[in-house]
Amino acid sequence: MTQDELKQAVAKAAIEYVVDGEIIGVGTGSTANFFIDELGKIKHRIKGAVASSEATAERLRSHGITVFDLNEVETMPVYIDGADEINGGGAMIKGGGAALTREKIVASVAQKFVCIADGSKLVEVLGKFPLPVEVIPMSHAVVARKLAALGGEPRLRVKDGKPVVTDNGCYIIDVLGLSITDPADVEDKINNIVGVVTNGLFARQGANVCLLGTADGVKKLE
Ligand code: ABF
Repeated sequence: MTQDELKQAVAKAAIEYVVDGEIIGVGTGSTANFFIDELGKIKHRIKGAVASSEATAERLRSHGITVFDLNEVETMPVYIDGADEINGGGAMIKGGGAALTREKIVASVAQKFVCIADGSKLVEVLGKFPLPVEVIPMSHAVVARKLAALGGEPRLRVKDGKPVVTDNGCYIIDVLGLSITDPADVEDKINNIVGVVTNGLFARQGANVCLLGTADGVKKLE
């Protein structure tokens, strides 16, 4: 099976977690996109969705799914999203797609986080995937120095010679060379640096369920 087929399989399996008549939180990325396509097929069963990025909102609307502003929504039963890495305890690195802050905000309103990922995302120790940190543009140099002091190798994310700008008008620093044995502690430490908006560690509130696409079928970790 190709990686896309594995992603498609978990996206299909995640439909089981959609609660009829409710609003669902939807993540960003290629796995989330497969999920949105599945959600489109059962859109009559849900009230609508909250999107974690402009790209996701656009794709949801293209399927005729109503997109709610998070400020109109007090709670939702489930948030479904991909990850760049996940460990056996449900802690994740996210933000490869630069949507980490909105993903973390929408996830914080949901009662359950269902992570959908192909099997290659499961790791023992987080950190091989560079950890994304969203920062206020004027602070990127000072934040980078502080991230280096924590033992990482910070790199400002650049595309076509210019810093990548998030949906929130901020920059992303990717931190290489970390071996994250205590994800909640690292999440807290980085969030405490002035100038950081959010970091891509989802450990304080990780995944409650992970659907992993493998050659032997979809495996569920809870
Ligand atoms: C989002 O999409 C991110 O937080 C993560 O960076 C990425 C996973 O990408 P994909 O599903 O394309 O592998 O969930």
